[in-house]
Amino acid sequence: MSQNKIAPLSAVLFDVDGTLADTERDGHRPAFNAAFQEFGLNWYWDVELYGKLLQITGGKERIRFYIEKYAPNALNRENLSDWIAELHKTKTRYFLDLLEKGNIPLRPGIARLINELRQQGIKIAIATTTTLENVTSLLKFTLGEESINWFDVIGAGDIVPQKKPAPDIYHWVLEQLALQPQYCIAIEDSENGLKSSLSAGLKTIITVSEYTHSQNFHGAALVLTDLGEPDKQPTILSGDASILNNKWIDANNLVTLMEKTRNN
Ligand code: XBP
Ligand code: MG
Repeated sequence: MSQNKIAPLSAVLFDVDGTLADTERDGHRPAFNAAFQEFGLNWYWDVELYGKLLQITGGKERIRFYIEKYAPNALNRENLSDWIAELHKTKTRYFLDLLEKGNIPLRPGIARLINELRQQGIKIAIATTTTLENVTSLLKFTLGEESINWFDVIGAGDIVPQKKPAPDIYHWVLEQLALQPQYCIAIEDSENGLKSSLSAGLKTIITVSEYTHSQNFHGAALVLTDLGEPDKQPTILSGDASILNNKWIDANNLVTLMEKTRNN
């Protein structure tokens, strides 16, 4: 792959949940609920409540937030952090089962764009809040086992102290890539993700998801319904559509975006 630092675009950094795949409503949410049941808890996160809980990124952090707000009795548990970690491990097991069943496909344009970037020698990386096994399993069950090696860096979960909206995970990935942010683009789906990528100095494209479409994406280079495919074009919700040579997002559009904004 190209090491040329003066190329306009050296790497694309993908978020996972909501960006690579719609994992939240029918993936993480039922996995949390199954874990609560296994632990004998009468907690149930319905679709609406889960939307509110998504303001907190990270599964363990989300459980703790829920306890503080909706189930304060659990605060009296001994070794609360360890108990949350066990509950979360159980949730991960259920989530991995769902991935293995092939229930969670990639979003439109993701597989195509990844292939185009690889063909053009542009690096690809992951910057996510979710647990590493969730990422590697999603890749394995959608793009195939070998796809894990296509990514130059996978930054996930607890590898950094502060999850999104903090920029830590993007800083970590950029450091591992040994690249400056001005040569990279982030693809995100949420306001928390955008805050994180912008704070790390990354130009960011947003593909909105079910839970995030009405969030504030001020500062994003482009906001679209999805990356799109030649036969299923996305709707552009905001930003400079003139970067699109095509009506969908392909690797050439991303290079054009970098060139245009560099010349401004
Ligand atoms: C995604 C998340 C994740 C998942 C759950 O945020 O917040 O926590 O909901 O994953 P983003 P874990 O897309 O902004 O990275 O339970 O494995 O933490
Ligand atoms: Mg996301």
